[in-house]
Amino acid sequence: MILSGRIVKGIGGFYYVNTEHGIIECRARGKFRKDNIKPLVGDNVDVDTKNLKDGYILNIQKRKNELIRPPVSNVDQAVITFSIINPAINRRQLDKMLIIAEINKISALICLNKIDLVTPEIYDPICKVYESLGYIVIPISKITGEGIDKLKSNLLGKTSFFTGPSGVGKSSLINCIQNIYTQETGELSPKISRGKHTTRSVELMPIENGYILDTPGFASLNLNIDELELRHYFRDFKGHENNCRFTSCIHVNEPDCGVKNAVLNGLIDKNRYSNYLNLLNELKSNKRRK
Ligand SMILES: Nc1nc2c(ncn2[C@@H]2O[C@H](COP(=O)(O)OP(=O)(O)OP(=O)(O)O)[C@@H](O)[C@H]2O)c(=O)[nH]1
Ligand SMILES: [Mg+2]
Ligand SMILES: [Zn+2]
Repeated sequence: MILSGRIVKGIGGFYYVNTEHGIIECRARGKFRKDNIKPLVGDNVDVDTKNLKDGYILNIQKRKNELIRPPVSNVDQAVITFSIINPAINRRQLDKMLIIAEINKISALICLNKIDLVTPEIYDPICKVYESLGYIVIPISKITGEGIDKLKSNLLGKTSFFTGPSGVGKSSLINCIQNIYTQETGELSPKISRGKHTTRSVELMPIENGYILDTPGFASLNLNIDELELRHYFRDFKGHENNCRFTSCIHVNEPDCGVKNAVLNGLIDKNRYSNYLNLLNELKSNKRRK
């Protein structure tokens, strides 16, 4: 029988394909190796199976996108997770992750976790900054359960990967989501294996009408763009850039810079602008190193 499904995990030459008949353990056909195509977690595939337990992958459907770290395909959304404290949110890393998502054409959702440890005055201003840029921001806590429903509703129908520094609570939030799913449907989502501590393997977890992927620490840290391009990824600069005297303005030392004026007038968040300068320097020094 030929079935279509999604690769949710790969270990040692075996691929676990989630189909309407459950998970089927598959090997790839030799022709993949010949063509130098390696199936990826996230691939939509056709499998041939006789017993609905094991089988062969016959065909990989065209990928919408492909991440290198973690190696996964067809992702729709990055759930960029930081904790407010323990460890403290690093807004420069947050801005960098947002840009990396944008470069890869993956939409981004921001989770600010561990709000049980602080008062709203600490995180409200941060939420406002990123909401005003058009992002969905979810203040959340695994302890109080605040924000979990909002997160869950934003995962439906999508393949989302959780990314953010180690210890911010990505795996904890994923557990909360899976527990809701288990309670609501009365069945366990088809988990294959579960590490106890820091997350290592790449595994798509089926949730109601969607998939989630946990990643260890940061998924990807390298910003691989030309320094002159960086300004285009700061949404908040749009509308102020036309006030710059020079169209080539990169908003650093140029006179009559619309972006710098907007920062001075409080129209662009100061922290965002200083992260821009930091990332610009990072790109410059990467270039020098090459
Ligand atoms: N107070 C509080 N602690 C939390 C919350 N969420 C997670 N933690 C704790 O933070 C620690 C790290 O949580 P993890 O879920 O393992 O973090 P992670 O982001 O998956 O970390 P890595 O897998 O290393 O990338 C654990 O001790 C959690 O119990 C929260 O909402 N509030
Ligand atoms: Mg984890
Ligand atoms: Zn400028």
